[in-house]
Amino acid sequence: MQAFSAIESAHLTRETLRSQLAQDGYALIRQVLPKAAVRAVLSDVASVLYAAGWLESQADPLERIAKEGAACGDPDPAFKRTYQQVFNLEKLHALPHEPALRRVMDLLVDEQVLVHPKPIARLIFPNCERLVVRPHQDYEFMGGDPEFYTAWIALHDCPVEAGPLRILAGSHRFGIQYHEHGNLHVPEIPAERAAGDTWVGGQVNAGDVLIFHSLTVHAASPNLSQKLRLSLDCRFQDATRVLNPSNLVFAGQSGKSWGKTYSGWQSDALQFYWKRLPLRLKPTKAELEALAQTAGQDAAREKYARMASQLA
Ligand SMILES: O=C(O)CCC(=O)C(=O)O
Repeated sequence: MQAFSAIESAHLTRETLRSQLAQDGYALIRQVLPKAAVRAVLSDVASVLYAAGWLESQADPLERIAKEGAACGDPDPAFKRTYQQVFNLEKLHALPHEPALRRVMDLLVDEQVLVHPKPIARLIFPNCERLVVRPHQDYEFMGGDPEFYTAWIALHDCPVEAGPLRILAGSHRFGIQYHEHGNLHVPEIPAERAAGDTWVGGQVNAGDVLIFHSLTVHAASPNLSQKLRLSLDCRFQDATRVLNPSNLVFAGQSGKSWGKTYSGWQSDALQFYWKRLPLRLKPTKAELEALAQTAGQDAAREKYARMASQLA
């Protein structure tokens, strides 16, 4: 695997960012986010994981040392319960809106930046092959307009043995790639079918931001350490481009809601902020309501009804 080509945030310009992304489909920008802001999120996440019994009880939770026998991941019910508590953390949602990251997004987006409101926290136990995220393109999962980007943010310094993200450089130039669905919990691109130039990777530190295009193939490296790897990935795009509403609402049956997410928050500044933007949803609310009547399967009709009911 070749090393990431990185840009120091002090040297970042619209041209360097755009040309790196156009060429390789990713840009690793060093030291964008204030370390204190990243550490505050790490601290809140580690407290939840400690209380859940995932971390070695004799060690500092910030060390993230995995407790023996605690390993779990999606879709284990125990994982989902703890994940939900992490997802509800106010600081986790605030990090993608940090002004320093916003300035980077402004360089990339032509009109107005939309930060997708559902960041994903990755809580990756070590030495557990089934929990390693396989090659995929985010467009397969998010839909909408392919002109969106993911920002991958490590919550601590993440050496290669702790399992940071790796990228298939140049893969964004090959369009939408084949994902195997089969009976996989999460669709993936079979390694031998992934098209691109070369896999790149390396250490990603707290404060760095790894940005990549929705069509860029990426995967996690295995976590071979003794510690959980904790990171956040969030998506952003030009607010004038089409957005799939599943990125705004909770389409599943779990009963998640923004009301529950926000119930412990101190501030309402980042609550429902996207409702103040004139978004172009595809499918629209009316189309979702029609699908809730006409879709072929009960589960699909129920999902569309749930989605429509959460849109204003
Ligand atoms: O962090 C991971 O393990 C996977 C992240 C990912 O797939 C993404 O950011 O889209």
